Amino acid sequence: MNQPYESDKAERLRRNAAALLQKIKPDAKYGDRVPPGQTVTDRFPILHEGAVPVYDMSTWDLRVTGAVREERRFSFAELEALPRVSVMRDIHCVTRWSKMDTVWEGILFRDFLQQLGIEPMPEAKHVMVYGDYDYETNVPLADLMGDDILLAFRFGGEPLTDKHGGPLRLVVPHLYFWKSAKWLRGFEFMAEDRPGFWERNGFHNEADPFREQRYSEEGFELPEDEWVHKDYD
Ligand SMILES: Nc1nc2c(c(=O)[nH]1)N[C@H]1C(S)=C(S)[C@@H](COP(=O)(O)O)O[C@H]1N2
Ligand SMILES: [Mo]
Repeated sequence: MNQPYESDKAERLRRNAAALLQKIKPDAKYGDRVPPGQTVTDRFPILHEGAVPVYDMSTWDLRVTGAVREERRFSFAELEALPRVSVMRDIHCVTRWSKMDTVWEGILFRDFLQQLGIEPMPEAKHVMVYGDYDYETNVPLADLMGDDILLAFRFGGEPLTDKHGGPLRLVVPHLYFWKSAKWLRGFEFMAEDRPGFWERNGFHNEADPFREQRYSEEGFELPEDEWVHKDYD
């Protein structure tokens, strides 16, 4: 039997529930791909300290130092000649935005080592990643050896824009995005771990988004909507 009042009410409830779900769980369609405390955005916020570097690519170099068989220096042309792969991954920023299915193209970190004959010493367990200007972030060497760790030249099928770290940035998608150094300039292999810039300034040493390893200090918090006010594209 049709009961107009009841079915109207049911319909209204269904609509409300859908609207409510939209409001409180906009990321429901991605399920457990979204780490706790993150909001999915289609924007690509631009976050960094200091100025966007301007380069003369004829003098630009990438340095490999520390606990390696031989310290080395590579030109941009040498890196451009290496084989590339493309990966699609979700990225997660500690300021609480996540961007799903981002596509990056570049050199796999482990191919970079292998192709150029870079041999970390057996005691090298950590890497300090250097980016301009004066940016550094520490990552365990084992974390860089995965099949989605890139020295990236391209994002979304286009050359990386200068604001997003072009011409070359690191992409470490399984850690909070501050570990993905823009304007990449070097890797220092280290026997002992050492904290990088943000790691010395309140951010967590490990930075696993699924364990919400955001901050190392009690009471250190960023405003939840901080990223909304940033530049983006
Ligand atoms: N060289 C450099 N790399 C950097 C930063 C920086 O300040 N300098 N900021 C980091 C932080 S905190 C984030 S969240 C990401 C932001 O990358 P995006 O601007 O492409 O979103 O870059 C990381 N890499
Ligand atoms: Mo960040």
